[in-house]
Amino acid sequence: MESSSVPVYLKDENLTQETRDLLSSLPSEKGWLVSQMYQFEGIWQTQALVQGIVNCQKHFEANDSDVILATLAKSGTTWLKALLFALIHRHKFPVSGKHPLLVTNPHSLVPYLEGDYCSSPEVNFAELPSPRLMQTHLTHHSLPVSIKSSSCKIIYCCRNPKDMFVSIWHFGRKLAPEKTAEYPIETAVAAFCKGKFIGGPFWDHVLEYWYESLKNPNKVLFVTYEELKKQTEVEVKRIAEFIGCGFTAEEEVSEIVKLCSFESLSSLEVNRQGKLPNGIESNAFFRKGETGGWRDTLSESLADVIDRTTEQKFGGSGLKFSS
Ligand code: PAP
Repeated sequence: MESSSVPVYLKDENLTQETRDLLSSLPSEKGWLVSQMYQFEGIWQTQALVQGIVNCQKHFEANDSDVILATLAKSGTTWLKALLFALIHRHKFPVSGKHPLLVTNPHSLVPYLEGDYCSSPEVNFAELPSPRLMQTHLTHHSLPVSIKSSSCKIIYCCRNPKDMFVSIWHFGRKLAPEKTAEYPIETAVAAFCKGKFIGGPFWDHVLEYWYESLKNPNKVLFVTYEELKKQTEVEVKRIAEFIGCGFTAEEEVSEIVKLCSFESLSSLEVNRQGKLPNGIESNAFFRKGETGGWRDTLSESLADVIDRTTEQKFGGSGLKFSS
């Protein structure tokens, strides 16, 4: 990757001596797409993300009215960012008007908590419209204490692991074709199943939020990409209720659903051209936007490897993926 296009969470600048000392005590391995990854609080991270997480855990103060979107990468983050922003601010920004989503990539409207904390311990979210909406890839156990102790709401979205893996695979190849060329898909699947990718293991991440949502349904709402695809309006209404901005009988949910659809967002100039401030091309977040699309990329035997791991890890949890 050219250094200008490297997002801050992949760079190793801004590391404090404290973080350097911490990193030297953590298990570390050569990773896919990153030269080295570190296992911090059970999850594989880049050096910069470890710095971002430490800063965020120390300094982030949640408000009771905050809404936190939690995901693993490639599980519906961009879509949910758009939907939540449009939902929460629908009276301020009616869909019929000059909506911010028509001219701004969803990632620029909803900040990435630990990502923003990578470069500085001082992050100011004060300019965010209220209620504040922020996103994280952190596991539940690594969230800043104030997120758990306040009354803020957490929406967790997960996705079928085969589709999620395939989405990351293509994302990696687009961002760093020369690095991924040396990394066969068989090796990537094996690493994924061992949890060895940035943000992994998949199953631990998902199960933590799943059990939290069962234990504390007013605090954590569990959503899947597949259900959101299948019955978008029903799911969007459920999310709106959960965050306290339910729809009245007269209000239309379909306009928000349409504005945030893959077809609509991916065809906008702002999401087709140019780069985000972090250096990633805006169109890298819009590929196919389908469920079951893994069939184009994974052989049956590789799909089987992921399925067997999923069965083993999710056994007894009540969690299943349809496609
Ligand atoms: P991130 O965590 O890095 O931000 P994220 O948005 O979760 O990524 O994942 C991108 C996936 O969501 C892509 O899936 P694909 O590779 O299987 O195609 C992308 O196409 C899909 N996506 C983006 N926007 C939407 C949307 N509005 N509706 C449905 N899927 C979407």
